[in-house]
Amino acid sequence: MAIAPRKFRKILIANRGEIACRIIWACKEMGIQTVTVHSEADRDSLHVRFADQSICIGAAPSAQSYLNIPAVISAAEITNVDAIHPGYGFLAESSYFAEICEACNIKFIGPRSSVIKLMGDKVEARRAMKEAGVPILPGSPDPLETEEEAIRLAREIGFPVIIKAAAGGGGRGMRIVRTEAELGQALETASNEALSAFKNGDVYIERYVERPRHVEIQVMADEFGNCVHLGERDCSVQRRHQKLIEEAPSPALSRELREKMGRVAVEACKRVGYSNAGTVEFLLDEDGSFYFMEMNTRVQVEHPVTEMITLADIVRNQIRVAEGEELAFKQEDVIFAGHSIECRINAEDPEKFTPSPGLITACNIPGGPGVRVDTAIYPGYFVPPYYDSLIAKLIVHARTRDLAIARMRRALESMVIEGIKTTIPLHLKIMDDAQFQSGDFSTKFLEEFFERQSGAGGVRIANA
Ligand code: MV4
Repeated sequence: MAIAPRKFRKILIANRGEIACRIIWACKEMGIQTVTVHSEADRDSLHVRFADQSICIGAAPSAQSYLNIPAVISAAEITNVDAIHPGYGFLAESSYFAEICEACNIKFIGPRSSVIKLMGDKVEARRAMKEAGVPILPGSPDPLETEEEAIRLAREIGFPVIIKAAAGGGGRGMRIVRTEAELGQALETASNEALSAFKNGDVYIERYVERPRHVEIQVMADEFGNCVHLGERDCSVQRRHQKLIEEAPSPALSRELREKMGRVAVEACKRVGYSNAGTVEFLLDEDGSFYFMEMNTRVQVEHPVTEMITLADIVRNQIRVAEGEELAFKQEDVIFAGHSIECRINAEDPEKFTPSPGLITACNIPGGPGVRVDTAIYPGYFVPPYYDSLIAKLIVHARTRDLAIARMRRALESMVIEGIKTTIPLHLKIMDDAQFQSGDFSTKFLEEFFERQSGAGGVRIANA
């Protein structure tokens, strides 16, 4: 007999922007009251406007507000919430914050703090995955101790190799090493970078995969050991480890490969006692082999493409399993229908990728069949310079990939944001790119796309 599930009456959302709104929408549909926290710069934000209560927790810089754990916990205590949803970024993957919530008897909507901690250490995560039978790239079983050890391992693995920070993730603190001569220097630089960025200089080494695709599996687990996967997302269109476009399904996966990656991800989650929503990130090699990269223990920016093709509500499920409910569906109940693409609309110069904060003087949000926009902007909204530049996610769903691309084009054309620069024009060009349309590309796509653009531009100018 299962323990009677605790039902949440009220949830605090420890985030801002579109994801805070996304969580509010889920709570409203579930009859759960919402409390948001906000910085002094976010008084006029939609996550403040649409929550039942909102508390100002500090000055504009996130270190003084959204990352201020005592302030967030105080807001939670004062408003008497049952749980905290951290969204993504900020405190979402802080095992320390999750631990504090556990100690204060406030449910952290995510996995246990010990599991967040395990996955935050990339060396330990690699070990845990290996033990669970997940394929990993040949590399160091422990943090590197000496240069001699690194040389020995690199010879064994074969060049090129990559040095990564144990406390890193998301591509920060990595060094590709192509020859033995570069190894010592790379080790030194990587370790120093890791030390200053994460206060932990531990690094490890792995075989470097030259032209991989980034394919990640969405998993959902309850607190009784049940776990299912919701298929994959392909996030190969990135620039400097910032994703620009995500899609589901991946144009590179067969049904067999999807089921195999899904099985492997689910097995790994069961083995580490994972609960709530999570993402197992893989590198997919050109020959169809895949390797564990890291596990993200939060809801991700790109979760909507999975929601579109499976009809699952990931945020609702996060809340339900955190309440102590059993997963409401089994693997065989998961459906996959059609194709979904997400374009991240950032307040940035689309050529230089420099931030473009400021006043949105006017805007038009597209709609129509198969179009979803997750955003917290409105006409007259001021995009503050203090936070991430993501201001909207434009998501489309259609029967096929070709139809989804056509739908995205049409939606992008009617998406108007005046007063600031955005990545909309870049997305339009990518939708028109033959390589993107073919579906056959790697994580080097964007780099090669810009080379094609300047090359073609040069020819055009030369012929003019
Ligand atoms: C790699 C790799 C090639 N070989 N590891 C970047 C983010 C982090 N999660 C892992 N990353 C990579 N790890 C090995 N052994 C290439 C990348 C990588 C990458 C991965 C996914 C998406 C975009 C990327 C862009 C550059 C490098």
